[in-house]
Amino acid sequence: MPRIVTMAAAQLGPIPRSETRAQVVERLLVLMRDAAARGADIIVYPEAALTAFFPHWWIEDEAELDSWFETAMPSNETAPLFAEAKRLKIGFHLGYCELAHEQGRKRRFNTAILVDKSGAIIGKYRKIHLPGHAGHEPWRPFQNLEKRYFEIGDLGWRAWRTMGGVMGLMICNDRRWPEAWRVLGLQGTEMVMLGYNTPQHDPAMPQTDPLQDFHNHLSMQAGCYANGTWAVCVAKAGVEEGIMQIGGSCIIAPSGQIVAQALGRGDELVMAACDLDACTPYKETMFNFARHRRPEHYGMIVERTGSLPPD
Ligand code: CDV
Repeated sequence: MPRIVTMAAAQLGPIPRSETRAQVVERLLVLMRDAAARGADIIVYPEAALTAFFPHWWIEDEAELDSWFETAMPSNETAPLFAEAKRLKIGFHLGYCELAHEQGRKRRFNTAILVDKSGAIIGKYRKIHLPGHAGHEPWRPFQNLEKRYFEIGDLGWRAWRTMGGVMGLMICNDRRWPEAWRVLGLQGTEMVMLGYNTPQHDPAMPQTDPLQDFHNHLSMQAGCYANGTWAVCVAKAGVEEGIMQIGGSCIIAPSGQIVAQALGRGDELVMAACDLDACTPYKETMFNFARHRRPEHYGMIVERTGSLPPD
C-alpha cells in the first residue's frame, strides 16, 4: 500500500505594502479551500506570507518595524486560517515574521510553523541562514536587511512525525545549503516544506540573474535526491513594490525530479499526490547513511582550521 500524502504548494503573487493582514488571509483561505476541494492533506504557503517582504526596506522606527511582525500565532487576523483548516481537515505550513518576548527582551525571527489537521501547531522553525546585510546600503537598487531585522534561528532543523510521515521545515536561503537538507535527512525526513522570497536580480552578483530559476531548482532537487525526500517549495512571486521575485514553486520527488510546477508569478495552486514510500529505495540503498556515510573521514583538518593545511 503506497503512503500517499497529497500536497498543495500555494504560491502567492506580490503582496503590496498597503495590503492588510486580513486581506492576505482572505487570499490564503481561497487557496486553502481550493486545495481541500482537490483533496490536499497539507497546503504550504511561502516565507513571510502575511505581508510584503519588508527586509527590502531600511526601517529605523521601532514601532514601524514591529508592525511587520506577529506577536501571537494564531492572532486575531490569522485565526480564520486555523479555524478553516480544522473545519476542512487540512494541515498547513505558514511562514511569518515572529516577534517574541523571551529571555527578558524582544526577539525577532523569520519563522515557519506546521499546523496539523486539527488546527494545532505541532512544529516551529526559525530561519538559520539569514542572507543580505545589517548596515544601510542605499546605493543598492534594493536592500536585503534580514541580518538587521532577524536573529539567527535557535531551534535547529527539526522533523516531526505527523500527518502520515516525517515532515521537516527550512526557510528560503537555507535551501541553498546542503547541511540544512542533510540535518533533516539524518532525521529520516520524508517531506520538506519551505517557502522563499527570491528577487530575480541579485545586486551583489548580477551575473547570476539569468540563473536564478536554475539555482533555485538545482539546490532543491539536489537536496531531495541526496536525502531521499520529497519537498514542497513555494515562492512569493511577481513584482512586489517594484522588485521582481522569481516563481517556480514546485513539488520535487525523492528522485530529484520536479513532478509539479507553477506556471505563472501570481497566486497559484500546484498539487501532487506524494507517495512517501518512494523515499525508501533512496534511504535504503544509495543514501543509506548508516551503511555508506563516513563523516569521520571527511576533511578533518579543513574542518578544524577552516583552510587548507600548509604544503
Ligand atoms: N529570503 C531569502 O532568503 N532570499 C534569498 C535571496 C535574498 C538570495 C534566497 O536565498 O533566495
